[in-house]
Amino acid sequence: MRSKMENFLAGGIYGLTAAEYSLGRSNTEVVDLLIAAGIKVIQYREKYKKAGAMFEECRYIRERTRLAGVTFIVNDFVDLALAAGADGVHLGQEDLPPQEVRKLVGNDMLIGLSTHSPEQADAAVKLDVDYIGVGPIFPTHTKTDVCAAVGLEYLDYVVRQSKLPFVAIGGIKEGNVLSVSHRGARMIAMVTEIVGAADIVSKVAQIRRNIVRD
Ligand code: 3NM
Repeated sequence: MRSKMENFLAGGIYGLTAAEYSLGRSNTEVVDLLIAAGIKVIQYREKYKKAGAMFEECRYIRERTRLAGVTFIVNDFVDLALAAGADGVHLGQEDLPPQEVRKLVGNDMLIGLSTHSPEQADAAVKLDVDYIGVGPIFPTHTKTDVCAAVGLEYLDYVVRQSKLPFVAIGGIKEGNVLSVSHRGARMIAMVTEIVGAADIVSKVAQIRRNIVRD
């Protein structure tokens, strides 16, 4: 458990796939570029493909992330995460309850949970999760089922109160990432800003220059 979590606790950029925003590149191509950019936690997020196609992609990603020492997390699909041998699974508020997922995946797999309010962040402490997502910090069109931005105030709350590791997400760009890292977010997730960049490796390097490191 610890080694999978170390990449998260080290802080930095949390990468996600999003084929529809990837300028025609496949999820696997994008993951290779995220790895080349030095990203250490990657979430496979895919909403549209059939299970068999997702499994093939995840099998490839598992191999590449294993070789690169990257923590590999699958969004939503517990069965896919298990079948692919992923390091973790990321859940939304309306997915299977984390305690039930824990029974399925055991103690060796990380469980992440998206949260969108102080109440949800507080509740997560009593659930069997390893980290929480905090967002959307800014308006985003990438996630259709969560729309209104919760703003930097919610991030401030989590920075002050949370007993769990967390990743800030939602509408974060090269131009506003400083405000997020400056407020104490050590792990920062970006979807479109990174997968939609013509040169992903340069984009990540540029974003890194804008992040406060302690
Ligand atoms: N989760 P972008 S917001 C996947 O608030 C996701 O939990 C969110 O995409 C949450 O970086 C979001 O393109 C989409 O705004 C983030």
